Amino acid sequence: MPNADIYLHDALAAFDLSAPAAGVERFGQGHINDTYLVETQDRRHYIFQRISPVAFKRPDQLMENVVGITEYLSRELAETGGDTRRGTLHFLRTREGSYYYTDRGGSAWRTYPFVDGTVCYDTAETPELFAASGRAFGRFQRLLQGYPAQTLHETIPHFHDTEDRLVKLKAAVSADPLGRKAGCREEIAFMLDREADCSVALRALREGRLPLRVTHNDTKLNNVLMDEKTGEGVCIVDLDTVMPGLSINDFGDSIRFGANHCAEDERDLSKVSLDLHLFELYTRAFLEGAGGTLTDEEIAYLPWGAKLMTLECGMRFLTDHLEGDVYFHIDREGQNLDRCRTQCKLVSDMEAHWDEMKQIVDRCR
Ligand code: ADP
Ligand code: GN1
Ligand code: MG
Repeated sequence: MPNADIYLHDALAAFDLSAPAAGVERFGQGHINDTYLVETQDRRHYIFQRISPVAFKRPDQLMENVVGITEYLSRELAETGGDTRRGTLHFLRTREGSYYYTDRGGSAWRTYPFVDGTVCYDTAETPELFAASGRAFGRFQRLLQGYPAQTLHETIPHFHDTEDRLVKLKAAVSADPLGRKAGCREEIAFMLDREADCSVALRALREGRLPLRVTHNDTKLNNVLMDEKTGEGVCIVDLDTVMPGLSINDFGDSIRFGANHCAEDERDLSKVSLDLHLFELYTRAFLEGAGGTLTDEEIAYLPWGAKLMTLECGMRFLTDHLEGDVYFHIDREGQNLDRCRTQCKLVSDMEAHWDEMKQIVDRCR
């Protein structure tokens, strides 16, 4: 993979910023793109990103999606009295008029203003913050209700196809290119034991019990910017995987990441557990934000969304560990296996509290 920094200055020069760059630093905790915060000489701030070529094969299609979505959100916000400036991302054009710049190594770059007065959290510091993120993701889904789904490109084919994720894990186990299989037999067995679960939501979709909607598909807490004063969700970011999908997955991915008190790569598994109080708060907030757009059946499947997103993410971390950490950024060896282990622990915890999760969802209807 080319070193992103080599081309950063070319990328900066390619865009029509308000003034030349005065300072640049790496930014955020995202696992996929290379993100930088840029300050210009007129003291404005921009996010610069190299789109991951490993994750996204067609940056042209990806940018068409995200520009379409952000323009649509701007119009929806304008019509509903929302904040059009801070409520959505606004992509800038290059001097040549394109929304992305391709560097000499073949990678695509894009930029948009940093949303001022916002903070981003990697763990929910207070229950209120977590609830606010739920309202924001629910609202996001409601705002995109009327978006023409057929115009969206599939930026990552089979992204939340849990059955396919298991097939890919099995392939990585068989190939075992780095000889890491021996170090994770327990985790592999954990995933294989849950093969039947992988079909639950997909079967409901195939049978027409769950509808396909325009969904975000990556609803981690650190993909929503919170107002630093009020703590309310201001702007949903990381729109690269907005595609037709299941509402329960947007709900579930947030639970996976935020309804516990540990980092995704916590090594002390005794600390990792599902917090049912946070689960309830998020459920209420997400449904409130979604404002009646979810069907009864979707609501009934919310616990499955939580379990399946956690199981699937665990499989993805394990697959990447076996394949040599080619997809998710790591900063130490074994980090993807550690991430997989926290997901297994959370899945086990959900299984142990399954009836309570269902009762909570019923109470929140
Ligand atoms: P990745 O796909 O790698 O997760 P993101 O698009 O989520 O990349 O960006 C990484 C991080 O950068 C986010 O988690 C958030 O903290 C921060 N970020 C992204 N866009 C903005 C923005 N417009 N204003 C402020 N912070 C942002
Ligand atoms: C990635 O890009 P980021 O860090 O917000 C990943 C998600 C995973 C998540 C696990 C495009 O999210 O699907 O759930 O890591 N995004 C992509 O933390 O693969
Ligand atoms: Mg992100």
